[in-house]
Amino acid sequence: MYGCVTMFNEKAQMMKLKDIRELQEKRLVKMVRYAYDNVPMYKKRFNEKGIKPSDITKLEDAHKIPFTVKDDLRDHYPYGILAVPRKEVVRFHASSGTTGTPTVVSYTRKDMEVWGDLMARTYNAAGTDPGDIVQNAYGYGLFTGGLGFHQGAEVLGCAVLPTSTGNTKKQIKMMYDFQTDVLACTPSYAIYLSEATKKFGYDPREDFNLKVGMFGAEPWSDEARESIQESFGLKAQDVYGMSELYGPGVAVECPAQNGLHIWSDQFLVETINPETGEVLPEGEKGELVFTMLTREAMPLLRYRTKDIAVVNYEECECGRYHPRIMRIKGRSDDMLIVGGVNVFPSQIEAALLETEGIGEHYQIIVDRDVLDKLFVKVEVDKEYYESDQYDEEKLLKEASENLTAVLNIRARLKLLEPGTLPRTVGKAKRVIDLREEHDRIEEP
Ligand code: DLL
Repeated sequence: MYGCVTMFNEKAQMMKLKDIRELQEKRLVKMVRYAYDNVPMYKKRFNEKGIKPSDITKLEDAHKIPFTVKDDLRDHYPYGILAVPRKEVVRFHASSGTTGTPTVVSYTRKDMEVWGDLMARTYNAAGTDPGDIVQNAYGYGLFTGGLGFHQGAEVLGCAVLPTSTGNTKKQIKMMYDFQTDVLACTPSYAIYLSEATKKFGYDPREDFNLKVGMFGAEPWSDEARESIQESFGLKAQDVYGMSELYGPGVAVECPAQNGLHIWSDQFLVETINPETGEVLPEGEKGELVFTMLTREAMPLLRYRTKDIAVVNYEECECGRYHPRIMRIKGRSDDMLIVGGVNVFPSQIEAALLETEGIGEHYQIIVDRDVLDKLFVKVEVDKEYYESDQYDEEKLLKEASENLTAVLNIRARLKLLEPGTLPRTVGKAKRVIDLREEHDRIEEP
C-alpha cells in the first residue's frame, strides 16, 4: 500500500530499518565533526562539556551531544547559526518568537535540493503523483509552508497553482475550474474552505476532483480529519515539520493514516523527558529532539522542538520502516498556532502594552472555524478611561495596528471598560482556546 501510482525516490522511501540505522550512524559521525569544525557555538559547547567529536562513533553516543534550543538561533539573529560563508546561502526563512526577534533559518543550494527531495517524497507518500495539479494555499513568504510545498510539488513533477492563503472565493473557483487534485493548506483553512464551497453553491464532493489533502503546520484532531474527508471525499494527510528543520517535510502520513513517517535518512529523532532532558525508551511519550544529518548551512544537533509525541519504531502496514510520530500531542511551551502561524501570548501582551491607554488585563480567544481566528479583549487603562482625553476610536485603531504589526495575522480587538474581565488569585487564564472546547464537545 504505497498510496501513489508512481513512486518518487523509492530507494529512500522504502529503506529497511538496518540500512536506515547504518546510514544514520555514518551521517551522524560526519555531521558532528562538521558542526564542531564550522560552528563556533558547537565547538564551545563540546569543549565546555569535555567531549570531542571523536567520542561520537555510534548512534548510541548521540545522547552525549549537547542540546540546541530556539534561543540559540535567536542569539544568532539575523543570519542564524551559519556553518558556511554567508555568500553560500541561497535562501532565508523566518518564524516569529516570544521576544519579537524572529528565528532565522538558512539554506545552501544543496540544502534546497535535500528539502525539495524531502517534500517530493512527502507529497508522494501521502498519495500525490507526478502530473497532479496541486493547489498550494499555504502562505508564501518568510513562512516555510508556501515555498516548501511549492518546490516539492515541482520536484515531484506536479503542476502548482500558487494561490497562497486567503481570497477564499477565488481559491474555490480555481479549485473548480482547474479540477485540482491535491490541496495543500492548514487543516483549519481546509475546514473553512469546505464550508465556504457550500456557501458559494458548490457540492464539495460532486463538483471538485480532490483526491489528497496535505494538511499540517498546526495540531488537528481525528474529528477534524473525518469532517474534511467526508466533505471533500479526499484523503486528509497530516504533514509535520518546522522552520528549523527545513520546514514542512520532516514527517508525513502514508495512506494507512497511522502515524507520520519521519524521513530518517535525513533526521535522527530522539524522545526526551522535557523536564530532565533524559532520553526516554522507545514508545514513551516525550519531547521530540531532532538532529539533521546532512544540513550544510545551519546544522542543528539535538534540536529541542517542544513538541510532545510518541514515536513508533515498528514496520508500518505500508511497508515503510521510517519511524512514525503518533500525532503531535501538544507543546511543552505556551506557543499557540493559529491558522498555521505561531503566536506567543507574550507577543500579544507586549504589543498591547505598547499602546498608551491600554490596561494590563486582557484575554485571548482562539477559535477554529471563523476567519478572524484570534479575538483579543482588553481593558482600557482606568486613569485614561476616566480622563477627558479618552478617545475610543483612536485607541482601538492604534492598538489594532500594533497588534497586526507583530502578529502577521488578522486579529479582532475589543476594548472593555476597566474592571470587566474576571480576576484570578492564581495564574491568569489569558488564553481561551475554543478549539479545545469543540474537540471536547465532539468527543463521544
Ligand atoms: O509550521 C512548517 C510546516 C508548514 C509544517 C506546513 C507543515 C505544513 P513553523 O512555523 O516553524 O513550521 O512551526 C513549527 O508547528 O513545532 C509544531 O508545534 C507545529 N506543527 C507543524 N506541523 C504540525 C502537525 C511549520 N502536523 C511548529 N501537527 C511545530 C501538529 C504541527 N503540529
